[in-house]
Amino acid sequence: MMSGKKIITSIIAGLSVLGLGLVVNPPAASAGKPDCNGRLCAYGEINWVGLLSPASATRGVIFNFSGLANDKTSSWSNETAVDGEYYSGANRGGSRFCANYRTANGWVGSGANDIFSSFYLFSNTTTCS
Ligand SMILES: [Ca+2]
Repeated sequence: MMSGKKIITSIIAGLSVLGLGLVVNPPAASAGKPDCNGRLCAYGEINWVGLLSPASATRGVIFNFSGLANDKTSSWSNETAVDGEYYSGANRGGSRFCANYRTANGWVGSGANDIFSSFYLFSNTTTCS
């Protein structure tokens, strides 16, 4: 088993091989999606920036965005094990948009941007398509 010091030495050696530039200049934040902790998350900006409250939804229960979170969603991620849907109207009304399980969408598109007013997570294996 490697000692802590040996492990650190090995890591430093590995980073040296990769080049110091990789350490000094990490990838831009937009390159990755933030952890949504296994929930359904909506964000006010593209590429998962600006988490809208709340970040989670209970399965089988309609959730209406309220106040400043209404008509703001520009990206989302669904880390749950079930499909969800966003709607342009309150109470699952209006146009419907799928948020399939374990997928993420960094840009909902101009036709869906800033119009979501409610969402719903299925309580079973219903597939949104
Ligand atoms: Ca927005």
